[in-house]
Amino acid sequence: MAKATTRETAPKVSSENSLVSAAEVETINKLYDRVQWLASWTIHNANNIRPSADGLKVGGHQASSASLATILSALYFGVLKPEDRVAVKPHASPVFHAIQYLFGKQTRDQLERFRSIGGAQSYPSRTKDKDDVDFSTGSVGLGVAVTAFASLVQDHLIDKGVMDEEKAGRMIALMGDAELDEGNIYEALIEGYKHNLRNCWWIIDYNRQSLDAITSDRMFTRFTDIFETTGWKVINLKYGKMQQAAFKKPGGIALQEWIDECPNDLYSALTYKGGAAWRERLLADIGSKRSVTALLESYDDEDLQALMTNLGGHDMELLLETFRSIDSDQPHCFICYTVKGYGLPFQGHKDNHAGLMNPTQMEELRKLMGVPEGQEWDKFAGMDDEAEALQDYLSNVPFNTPEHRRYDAAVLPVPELMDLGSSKQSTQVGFGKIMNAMAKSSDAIADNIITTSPDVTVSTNLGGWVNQRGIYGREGQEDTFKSEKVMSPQIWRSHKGGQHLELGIAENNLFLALAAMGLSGSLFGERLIPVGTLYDPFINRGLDALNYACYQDARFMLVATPSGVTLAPEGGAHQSIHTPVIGMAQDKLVYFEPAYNDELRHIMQWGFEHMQKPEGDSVYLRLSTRPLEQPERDGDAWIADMLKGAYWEHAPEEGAEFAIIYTGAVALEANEALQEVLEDIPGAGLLAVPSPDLIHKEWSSSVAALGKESVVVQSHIDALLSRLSPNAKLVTVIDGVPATLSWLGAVRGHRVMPLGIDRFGQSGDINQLYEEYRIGTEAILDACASAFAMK
Ligand SMILES: Cc1ncc(C[n+]2csc(CCOP(=O)(O)OP(=O)(O)O)c2C)c(N)n1
Ligand SMILES: [Mg+2]
Repeated sequence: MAKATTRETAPKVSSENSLVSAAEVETINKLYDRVQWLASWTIHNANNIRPSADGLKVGGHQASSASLATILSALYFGVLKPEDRVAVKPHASPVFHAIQYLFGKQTRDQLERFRSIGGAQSYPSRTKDKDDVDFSTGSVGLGVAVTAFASLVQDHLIDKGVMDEEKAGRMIALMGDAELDEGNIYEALIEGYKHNLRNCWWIIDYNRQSLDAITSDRMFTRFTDIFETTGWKVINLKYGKMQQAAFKKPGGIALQEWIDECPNDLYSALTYKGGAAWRERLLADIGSKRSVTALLESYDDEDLQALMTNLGGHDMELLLETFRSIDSDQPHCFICYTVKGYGLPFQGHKDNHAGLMNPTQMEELRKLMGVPEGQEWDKFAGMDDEAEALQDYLSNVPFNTPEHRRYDAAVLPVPELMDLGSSKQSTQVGFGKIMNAMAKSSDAIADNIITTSPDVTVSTNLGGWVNQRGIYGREGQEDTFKSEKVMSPQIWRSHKGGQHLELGIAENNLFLALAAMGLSGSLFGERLIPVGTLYDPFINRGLDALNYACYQDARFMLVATPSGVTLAPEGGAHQSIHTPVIGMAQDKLVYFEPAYNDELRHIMQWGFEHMQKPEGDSVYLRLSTRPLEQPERDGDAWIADMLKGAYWEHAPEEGAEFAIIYTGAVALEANEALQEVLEDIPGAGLLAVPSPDLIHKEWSSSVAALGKESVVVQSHIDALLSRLSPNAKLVTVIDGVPATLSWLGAVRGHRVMPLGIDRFGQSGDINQLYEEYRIGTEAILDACASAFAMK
């Protein structure tokens, strides 16, 4: 068993250190001890003590936790201000929960149920954890980059004059070194540089290990350049104070040079092997250099191991003084050298990512940490004399405020949105008109909207909005084309009050920006209504980031246009086929695909309200560039049904034998086909489904409630289809994957002929493509005929 900590042999805090006192370092180190213990114990309990019902390994990353425990203890106990917001490396979740436990913001019950239902989560979760998580993490890279966007959102609010500069926090990410391989990190660095990012810290837990093995040395020499190029200040915390002191002794320079040249894999292997192995290797490599032998002889094996693992990221004094010395708002990257599994028996071993200490090793650790048997969960077990002082310290930690760090932002009333008239138009045009009208209005909600788009602002029809409300820029810039009197319908002027965040083409950034904007009310106390636009197929590019934004329960409106093969000449590379099922399957996102603009108008109004409800969701609108004639309506009764997901556009007769069901831009073909069908089957109906998602969710949850709940409310789609004969046939059609609607046959047992796109498309005009991919009028009529031929 390796020594748990190294500080017994660490030099005393120097008396000139104005940023940190020796007493404080000692106190925080004691708290760190508890954190290190509790994190390991929480994982051990989940894997070895809690009864297992299924025999599966529970897991929990003791090595990744130990790697970050010193840094997190330094931050939470000695550096953070309440207004700072933190994204914690996902697999250091047990450390985070242990710190919250010491703060009194996490319960023993939650820790005991770590990774079991209702307990503390495997990875910090804003929505599922009960303690004070600022940003969810889990999918590596995303939790890091979201902090940059949160900082931009904070600046937007400050520049708008709705947030006090004094209240600005630092947006801090703690990241594993292997996370630096995720491309979205660099997309965020580029975007951050363009927007003068500030108040953002990324702290790298440089333990030289990834999940599989050892991280590349070669690349690591380049990271400083990359960060500096994009405006960051990089601070290396490589050597702990004990090492720094050793370098000053005779033979020390040779030792430092050896450390600097040592490859990552060797450093890790020797860390695992311990003091004797260090000595043997050091003597072989530099033993002939002056004074090295004497220097090494001044350490016994245990102390030599302590010296060689005394890296910057495990030196409390160094961490505290470094973090506290930062007095500028420039973004800072701290490269903290650490040991994966620090102080634990598998430290440095390349296979330790999923490693767990066995009961004997845990028992040894317990004794080493001075935790009496049976008191493993006690905050200050074995520290009776100091318990009161430690509790007192914790109660006075600035970050440990009694107030909740999340805000409840006011709900913004949603006015009636503009009537889009009856002229032939597309839903994309309708969207642009609504945004343009909102831009001109003086409604409070319009002032709180923020739009963003990855270089498709104009082509998704946000141009009118941007002309009115401007682009957000901290420094402001006139539109040179305008001042040079070059004619353009688009004004591209940025200023502090601008309400559009311009993004380069990187859909990950779009979703991370929407995540940060959509948490603005909770993070900063000022609600924003984010509206993001992109081409529908490129949802796939940022899908994990979209999922991440939804997992955090950020609220936004996503407008995806154009979509399907209906964008026609652009061809298969830009056509989206399976996005409807993404919309249906994505939790915390409601998918709509209106055909007409009176539908769109009501859906957007509903969406702006729904986004603000505590139990609401984000909203995804799959829109089209295809102009359609607008229907004449008979009264308003259809609206309520439409907002539940479906309505009879042409009501069937009671007991009718046939219905066509459609979603989106194929409304024209569905209507044409219906007119022909009506000649043979006068009672046939036409069901419009602007939200396959809503009707499916409601139906499937009503089915799940059967036999479980005493009263099961009939779902909306069940009620609509109950007008038809039990033997009726259905033809469904959508410009998207047919599975979006084919399930409708299961609601009441009707036979279904599902039409849709299930192959990559090609270029063409709408008629050619609808014919080729069998969603045109002829195809619908053929399907109707086949449906009738079915028994
Ligand atoms: C997007 C994504 N891909 C893969 C994983 C699986 N995974 C979990 S941790 C990890 C790498 C761990 O290395 P590092 O980031 O250096 O953290 P350490 O455990 O060394 O502190 C990987 C690949 C993930 N969580 N997210
Ligand atoms: Mg690592």
